[in-house]
Amino acid sequence: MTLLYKANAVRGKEWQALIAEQYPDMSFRLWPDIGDPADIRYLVAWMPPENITETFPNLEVLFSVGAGVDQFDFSKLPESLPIVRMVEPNLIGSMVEYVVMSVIALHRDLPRYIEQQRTKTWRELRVRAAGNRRVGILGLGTLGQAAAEKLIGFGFSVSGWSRSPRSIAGVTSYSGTAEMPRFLATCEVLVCLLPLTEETQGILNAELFSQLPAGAALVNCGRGGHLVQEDLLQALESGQISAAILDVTSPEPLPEDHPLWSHPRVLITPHIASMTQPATAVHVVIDNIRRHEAGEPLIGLVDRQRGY
Ligand code: NDP
Ligand code: OXD
Repeated sequence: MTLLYKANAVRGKEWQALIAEQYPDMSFRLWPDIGDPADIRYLVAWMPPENITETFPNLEVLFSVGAGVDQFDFSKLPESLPIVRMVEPNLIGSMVEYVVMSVIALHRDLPRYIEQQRTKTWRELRVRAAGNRRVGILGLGTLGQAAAEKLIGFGFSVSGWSRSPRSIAGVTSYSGTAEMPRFLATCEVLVCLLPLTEETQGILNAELFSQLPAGAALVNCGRGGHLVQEDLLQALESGQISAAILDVTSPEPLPEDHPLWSHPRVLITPHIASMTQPATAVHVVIDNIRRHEAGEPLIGLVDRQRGY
């Protein structure tokens, strides 16, 4: 039983040490030292190698090292190969922190105060109670739901949008394209936590922005491909969008001369909203391997038709 890891090399060393210590019966290989490719049964990867079937004839499960699976080209992966996304507590916890940080920063006008400080301007803006601030989350999955629940704790009025109807205590839930306009009309701060699929590519565009309350703010911690960056720049220019916090861009990083880098009401972070932590992720993967061997359902199994 051999597990191959092909992602961030520094964290790969941590996986190696943790598995050696806690799962000594699991043989572990760290890319590019793959040994005999026929030994590999499980692959944990960010980008899988080319020709996966020919290279690893006995591969049984492909694990994404992250929550997203849009980096995989499904058409190049055999239909019979289960693909599993990462569902792990520290990944969830860090994303919740990032969303809370961003929503509070926007709720408390941080981009405007940063701008004011640059011009040594001392001007107070009206403080609003959290209960009067309506926050909407695109994507009420593992991460969106956890973020929504934490935001409720701060008193925000929270709603969410997903493909299928969801029932989360305290969250007003909308689903499907038909309910999208009603959802958007309530979002003074809109957080994107969708997976990137054919359906969600470019979803954060001019048409969507025009359905938000005037002056709404945006947080994108899904994928850069969700956002039409030109449309955001125009919406910032017109005031329809007051500020944006972007953890993901397209491409990553943006070219040096891209106007989003220096926009006074845009904060950019380098795709760090969350990060899989080896200390917890190894248990999640090993548990899924045990489930696979026992013929039990895998946690985080990707539905190829839906694309996530
Ligand atoms: P999940 O698969 O658990 O949740 C996805 C959610 O999006 C579900 O609620 C799903 O609806 C909804 N959804 C998907 N497609 C549509 C659609 N076409 N219309 C409406 N709703 C849709 O994913 P996670 O919460 O684990 O992760 C979400 C994404 O976050 C990842 O795919 C990744 O892109 C991003 N991410 C970013 C990180 C970063 O550091 N910036 C770190 C980790 C993840 P339903 O509930 O009906 O299925
Ligand atoms: C992920 C990411 O998908 O880090 O986990 O973006």
